[in-house]
Amino acid sequence: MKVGVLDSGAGGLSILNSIQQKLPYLDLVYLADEAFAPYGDKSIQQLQNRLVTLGRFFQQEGVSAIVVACNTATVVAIDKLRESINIPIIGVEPAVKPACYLSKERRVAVLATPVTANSARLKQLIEKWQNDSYVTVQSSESLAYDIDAWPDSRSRVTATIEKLATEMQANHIDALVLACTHYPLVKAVFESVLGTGCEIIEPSLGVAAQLLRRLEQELPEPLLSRIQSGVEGRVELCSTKGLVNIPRLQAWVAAKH
Ligand code: DGN
Repeated sequence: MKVGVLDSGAGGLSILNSIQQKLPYLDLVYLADEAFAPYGDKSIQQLQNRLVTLGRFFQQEGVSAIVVACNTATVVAIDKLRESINIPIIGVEPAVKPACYLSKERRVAVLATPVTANSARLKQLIEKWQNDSYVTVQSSESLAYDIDAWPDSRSRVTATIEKLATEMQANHIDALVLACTHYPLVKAVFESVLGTGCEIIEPSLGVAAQLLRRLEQELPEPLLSRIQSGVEGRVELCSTKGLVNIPRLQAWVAAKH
């Protein structure tokens, strides 16, 4: 049984990695939509249309479920995808809830793309979970795109994170939500800039657990027993920019983030 995983670029590989750990017997098709990247500066309408188009690609691939491994696409477009395809569709949302529980000082920062940062969904999540926590939202136009160009972009990525961290430190935050799936790929840079006093929260294991729950709820028994059959699944990497980018994605996978 196949599951499709998508993102604008390499970011969703942080989620793919956790799905492989939790569900090693699934066949996975990873689609990096690099021809349309970055998602963070697109309009809601553009992202909704794009997601429906990518959904059709996955239908042709015969997937049984889709993981939208991208906060930006999830918060503004996942409902449209669900309206257009009748299979389980799992998204990834900013992990505001665990951050508010984990922050000892009750000071949380959410870092996301501009689309996610300005979304109604993020506002709802903050209102729902912040209680007495102080939650700030920061965004970066360039960070996800620069991470796609890693390691050539290492110095740009580090400089951007250092700049963002200045504001976090001025706000005395002790929990940071990485609300873009690209950011966990450079978690080590966040850790070295922010130091040990800041909890860094990313959602990939939660998404893998949610995928397993949905598959258990919605798939017929024969399909489920196949994914538990003990035969290791295959991972296929695709990019809307063509084969030239596949070795780059393979390098990210090999790096095991
Ligand atoms: N990885 C995407 C996310 O989680 O929002 C960001 C995509 C982008 O292209 N900026």
